[in-house]
Amino acid sequence: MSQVHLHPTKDNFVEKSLVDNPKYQAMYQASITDPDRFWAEQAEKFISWYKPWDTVSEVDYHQASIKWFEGAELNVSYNCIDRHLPEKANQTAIIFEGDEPGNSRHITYQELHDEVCRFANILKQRGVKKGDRVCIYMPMIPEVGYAMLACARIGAVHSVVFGGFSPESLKTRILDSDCKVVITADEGVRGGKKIPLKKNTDEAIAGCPNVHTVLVIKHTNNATDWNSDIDVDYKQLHQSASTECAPEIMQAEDPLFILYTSGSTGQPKGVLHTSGGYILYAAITHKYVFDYQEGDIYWCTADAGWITGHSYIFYGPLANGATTLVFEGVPNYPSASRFWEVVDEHKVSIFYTAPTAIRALMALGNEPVDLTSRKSLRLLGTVGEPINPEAWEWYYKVVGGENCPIVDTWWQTETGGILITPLPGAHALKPGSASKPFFGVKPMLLDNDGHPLEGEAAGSLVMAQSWPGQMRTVYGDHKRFFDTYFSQFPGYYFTGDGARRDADGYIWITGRMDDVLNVSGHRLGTAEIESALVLHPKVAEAAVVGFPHEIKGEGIYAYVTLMIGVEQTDSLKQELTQFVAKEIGPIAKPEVIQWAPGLPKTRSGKIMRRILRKIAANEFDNLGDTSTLADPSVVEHLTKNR
Ligand code: 6R9
Repeated sequence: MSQVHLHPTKDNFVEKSLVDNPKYQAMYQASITDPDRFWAEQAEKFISWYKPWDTVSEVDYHQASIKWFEGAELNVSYNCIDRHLPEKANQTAIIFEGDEPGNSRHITYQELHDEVCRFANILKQRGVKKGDRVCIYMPMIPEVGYAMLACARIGAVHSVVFGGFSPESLKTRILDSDCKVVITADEGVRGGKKIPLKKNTDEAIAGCPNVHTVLVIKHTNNATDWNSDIDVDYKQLHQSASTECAPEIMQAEDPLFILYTSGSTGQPKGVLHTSGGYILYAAITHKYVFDYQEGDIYWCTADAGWITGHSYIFYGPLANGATTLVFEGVPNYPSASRFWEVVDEHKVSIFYTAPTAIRALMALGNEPVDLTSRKSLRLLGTVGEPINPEAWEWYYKVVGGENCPIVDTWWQTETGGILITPLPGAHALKPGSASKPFFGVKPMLLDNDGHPLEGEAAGSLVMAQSWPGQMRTVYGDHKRFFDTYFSQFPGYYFTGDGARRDADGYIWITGRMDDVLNVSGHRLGTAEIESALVLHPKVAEAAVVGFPHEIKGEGIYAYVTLMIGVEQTDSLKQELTQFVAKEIGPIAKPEVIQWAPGLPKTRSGKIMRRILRKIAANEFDNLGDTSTLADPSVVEHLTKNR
């Protein structure tokens, strides 16, 4: 482990920040001793309600029953748009920066209002009603935000599917939540490459008999197949659609969206978030964690297909009336200076990205950064995976010029918003540590028997207290919700992550404790990749593990047993890699495939992944206990052929 440096945040930052250390201490104490009172105060401050709540929270982790602000009424799109209009109609809500430099535009709050209302009216024309699920499969263009907010406006539940997922993955997600309408674009463009979203959608919905409408945003205007029974050209309806659409009055606990995420077993689960608690939590964390103040230009580089895009490109910033940048492209196109050129071009003051992007850019050296000024920056953030101290230092020194605190934010699709992070004006920074709990968050470390660990310790990271942004259920499968998060340690929410607490009470996330991989900040279940591999007719069995990867954090390592008589060739490895990309998406491609005539199993037939992880990491001397192996020669063969 590298040496720990303390980076006290710069004095000028602390002076101007929203929360200093004494204020953090006081607010944190209040949020833990009387959470209902704390959250009621924040709910009044951050959110406009049509009707107040009867109860602030009703939570029973033993039943996996979580409710916030029962009885209250609101509309999330009203909170993100309409209420800002009296003062901010002409302020930029969204800066769009296209894939090609020089293609950018500003969308004001008034324009956002008009676009979202038009979109909402078009959805209504196509029969979408409150409670209906709508799938969104889009590139990173402003319309993805309009579509999400339009759903929120009419009470429809959106399910955004990342544009990098395959037709097969899109199909399973459409079917799981029975979406009858899909919103897509003809094509996406990233780093100059076209992504055939409409074609993928056509393939997906061939297996979805209930889909009656595909609303297509023509973005590149290249020709696509067209089925006039189902396909609707968004721009044709756009002009005649009204710019007024009254927001639907929603209950605080009405669903806002479903977002699929990978777990350690089975198909991805539909994480369900509701309206009141989620929007409050997205707004308050966006404000305090990023020290958001009037005049800031805020940029989060995530994709709308992930929770970070939901909470910190659209919902949190817009609820706070901020200016948020939507970027269609990639960090290294047309050059490795792109991020910083965009920062300079739009005077970005708050910048939030993933460690994998930082490591990839760091590998290209300082020059592409040094060519730019970055003087508008005052705060940097990271999310998605642990950041190694070397990458942290580079981000801090080279990108931030030692002038910007870094917030290393730990959270999950399930948590709706950031749970563990430094507050930039309140905490000294330790490179690689997610640091301290946000208001109302009570993290604990448990040993394997579920006993709380005090002081300096390492164990399973759980939450002892609910927060408003917590997911409410797995769509259509409440038992799975309970089993996944509340059964291991009764009375606690189990995150699936391990963590360590140091002598100063700082939390260091050590990574997943289950069979979930984190590849370039993308969550993938080993089971999903294995299922894809065994679908191939030449594959008898497969076991997938992660291994340390310099840029991606974790790479995918697949052990594959072929059917008897099938030849082990390099071209078959290629074929299997492409096969996985087609089944799940390019992010799931194995980095390494190793032929395995047999897999190490216990006598009861369980694959011993612990051993496979060691072999993948090239750590042969320390394979741990191998006494339960059914056939030890299997391990010998695998280590010899690594
Ligand atoms: C927001 C998001 C969640 C998993 C989580 C953890 C890892 C996220 C992290 C981090 C260390 C951080 N993770 N942020 N690990 N430090 N700052 O990424 O959600 O895609 O659901 O992934 O990502 O392992 O459990 P999601």
